[in-house]
Parts: sequence; C-alpha cells; structure tokens
Amino acid sequence: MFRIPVVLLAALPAATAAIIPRPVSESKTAGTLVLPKHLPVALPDETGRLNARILAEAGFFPTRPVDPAKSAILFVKSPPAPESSPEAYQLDITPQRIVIKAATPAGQFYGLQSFAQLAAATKAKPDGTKEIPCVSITDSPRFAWRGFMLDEARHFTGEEGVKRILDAMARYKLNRFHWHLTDSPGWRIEIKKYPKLTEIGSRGSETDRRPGAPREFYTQEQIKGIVAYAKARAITVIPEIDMPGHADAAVRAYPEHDGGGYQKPDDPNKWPHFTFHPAKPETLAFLDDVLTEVGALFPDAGVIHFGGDEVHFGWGKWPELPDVRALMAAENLNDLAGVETWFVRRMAAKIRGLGFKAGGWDEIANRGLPPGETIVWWWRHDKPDVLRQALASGYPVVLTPRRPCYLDFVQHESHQQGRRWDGFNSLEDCHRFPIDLKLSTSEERNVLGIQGSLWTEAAASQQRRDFLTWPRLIALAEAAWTPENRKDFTSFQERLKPELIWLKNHGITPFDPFTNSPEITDKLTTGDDPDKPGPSR
Ligand code: TNX
Repeated sequence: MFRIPVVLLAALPAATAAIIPRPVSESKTAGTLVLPKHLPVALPDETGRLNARILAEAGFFPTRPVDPAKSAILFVKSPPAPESSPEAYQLDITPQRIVIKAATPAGQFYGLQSFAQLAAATKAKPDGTKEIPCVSITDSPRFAWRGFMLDEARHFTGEEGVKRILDAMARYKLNRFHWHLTDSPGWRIEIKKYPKLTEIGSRGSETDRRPGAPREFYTQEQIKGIVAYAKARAITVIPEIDMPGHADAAVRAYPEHDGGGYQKPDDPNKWPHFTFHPAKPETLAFLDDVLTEVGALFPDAGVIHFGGDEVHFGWGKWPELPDVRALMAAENLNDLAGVETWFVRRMAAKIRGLGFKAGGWDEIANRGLPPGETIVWWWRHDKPDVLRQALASGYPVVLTPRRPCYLDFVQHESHQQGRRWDGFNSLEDCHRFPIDLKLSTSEERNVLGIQGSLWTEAAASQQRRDFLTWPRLIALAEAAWTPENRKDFTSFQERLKPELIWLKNHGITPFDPFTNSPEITDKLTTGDDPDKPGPSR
C-alpha cells in the first residue's frame, strides 16, 4: 500500500498510486526507498531546471551529485520497443534508487512526473526524509493525441496564462496545445507581411467591439517563446488559422479580402464579413503568405489547422462575387458547396506544400483530401455519421465532440452560464468518454486521440476560463491516456482531490466538484451559436 495522506487512504483500492492519469500497470515490489530532502540527482541537461522545479514541488531540494552514478534517479535510455508508444516509460522504485527507463525525452519526462506525483503524496518525516514503498510502473498512452484547444480570439488569454496552462497540461501528460488564434472578433498572431492584421484586427473581443479597443495579440517572438516553453514540456503547439469562415477580424484589417457574411437579426454586428473571398487570386495569395509565416513559426507542429468550419452560415454573398462566378464556370462547380470544396482543397495543398499535414474541423472530411496528409477534428457530436465516414475514409481523427469535450458547456446542473445541448458536460461524462461511441478496434486505430476545447465567447475573465477548464481537462487527460480496463471514476475522484490544491498553488482556481463551489460567471452578451437549432441557450 502506498503512503498517501490518511484522508485518501481509506478510499483508494490497493495498488493505486496517487498518479493522474492512472498508469497502465503498477505492482508493489519488496522494500522501501528512503530519500533525503536534499536529493542527489543528475537531471537530463535540456530540461534540468524544469525537472528540478517538479521535484521541488514533490518536497525535494535536488542537488547535483559529485558522482553521477550515485544519482537518486537514474534515467536510462531504452531502445524504442516496436509496438510501444514513443511516450512510454517504466518507473521502478527500488530500495536503492529510482530508475526511469524511456526511449524518448517525453517518456523520461512522464516518468519523472509520475514519480513526483507519487512522492508528493508521501508525507515527509520530521527530519525531512521520505520513505517510499517500492513499486514498478509500466506506462504508455492509449492515444497519441491528448490535447487542449484554447480560443484566443473571442477573449484573449495572453502569454502568462498560456504558460500556466502548459505547466498544468504537462503534469497530466497532455501533449497537444491547439491554439485557435484567429476568429471573427480578433486576430491574435503577428504576421510581418500584413501588419494591419494586428494593428486593426487584434482590437476587440466578443464583448468589446470598440474600434479603439486595445490590441491583444502575440508577437512572433512571443510565439517562438511559447512554442519552446511547450516543447520543453513535451507539448506540441498546433496553430489554427480559421478560413474561409470566421474571418471578420482579418477582413476588418484588409477589406479587399471580404467574401461577405451573414447578419444576425438581433445583432447587426454579427457577422457581416464572416468569410474570406474564396476565389479572388489576391486573397488566395494573401492567405498563402499568412500560412507561410505561420509554418515558419511552428516548425515542429506537423499539422496546420485551417479551420473550415461553419462556412455555409456566411456564404450568402458569394454568388454576387464576379471571381466566384468565374471560378464556378471555369471549374464546373454547380453550387456554393463546390466552391467551398475547391477553396479547401486549394488551401490544403498550400499547407502540404509547406511540409505540414492539413488539419480542419469535420466539415473537411468529405472533400476528397488525401487521408495520409490530412487530419480531421470531429466536433459535431450530433453527427456521428460524419465521424464514422471520416474513419472509414482513413482519416486520422481527433475526437473533440461538443458533448462531452467542449468546455464552454456547463459542468454542473446548478450552473447558469454556459451552453447546454441535450444536457451538459459533467466531470464524469468527460472521464467516461469515449466508450459510448462504441469504436470498433479498426476504427480506434484511426482515432488519433482526444481533445478538450475551450471556446471563449462566454468566458471573458481568466477566472471563468479556469473554472470551465479545470478539473474537466484532467478527466479528459485520463480518458486520453488510461486504457478502458484501468478507468474507474471513484478512484479518479480520490486521486483528483490533491490536484485541486496543486492547481490552486499554481494560480488556477478550478471548479470544486466535491464541495460544489460557487459558479464563476462573467458579465457578457452571450456568444454566437449559429449552428444550434431552436432557441440558442
Ligand atoms: C462552434 S466548433 C464553433 C465555434 C464556437 C463553438 C461554441 C467549431 C468548429 N465552431 O466557433 O465557438 O461552436 O461552442
């Protein structure tokens, strides 16, 4: 049995270490390991300081040993096993030392994170030493993609908040940060060739439409810093530049690229310039230039997400545009869906030409894009056939259906602000996902993984964004990592309790499902939701 705080002891089943996400296998081995507070440890150089901080949080002051062979933690680079994930690790706590075996820096990092969580749960003795029961943990993720999407366009988070998120993601072995950087209210990424995108397009938010609102965006230097910060934590940052819809902010800066939009009867500001012009050569060249700069900023992303969602809401003006008419005639396109397909193929080809896979929301799944070079994000939970068809066509799919993966949905029946759609997204729903999809073995092979997505129309403050994200993102992290036969919601809840404190110590105040802490709401006009049938909320 592990030594963990007495409050938790009673409820935990045997051989459940205080680790989230729950490892694939753990077995108790003989003896205990006694560790001094001043832990002699030779840490891998690249991430030495970060790893030292992680150990410090677990109650140790790491010191460099004179003889590296005497290190309390031994990092062993094992050869990658053919069938195993590159993120796999083995953590052995023996009476002599801790041994972390992994084929990659990510695996090493996860082994250390698991050890740190486990050690943090072991109380120090009065002399500062910790006595840790020996254990052998073998672990690897169920899914390669364990993600979080942040919508920066509706309300801006900024560098400090993003780094806080990345720290917490790393703790729960989440490895993809999908950065929704552009949308109708704001453009958040500096593009050197088109400075007005940030001079004009970055002003304002969902709830602040003043043309003179402050600019909120990331400079290219900040982006490089955040990408490196993420990389040190085994997280890949995936940029999203949404097109041809959700383009109002860019079009505000460069009206010559306007493809028209739609007018909401109750709000004339929403969103009359929703689309980029889908057929004008200058607009296509402009988008090519934007994607080229984006590609250079995210060299390791592997995929550039180019949106592709909800286009038909805003294409009403397309038939009036001479370039669209000319394109339809030249390419034999019968309708606007054909124009959309043409545009999607055109931009996906550009992205592939830059050396990336092209990623998009599930509307791109039936446009004949090459499965080996395309990634589909399934989001329309009410269209399971779209998921099935995408998987059957061979597309790798990221699962982020509104139910239960959208974090702008409410998480407790008592909550008043946020979305509902045939119910809401409870902590348990997040943890349970994706079993109810009944994925076949062959379907699951094409599922890249799971992602929690935070849309921020109804989240103007950092406090509210944190409240919506946590702790549900931890439940999704366990859903994405832990195999079905090791998932247990009761055990999860017990292991979650100390994490609420960890989050608070890191400047994040989560919803507390155990006390049903008061809902954190923002004063705002509620967000745009053109896709939802019937009354909006
Ligand atoms: C749909 S998800 C959208 C977003 C909204 C979200 C609100 C997707 C691809 N499009 O633009 O923010 O719903 O929940």
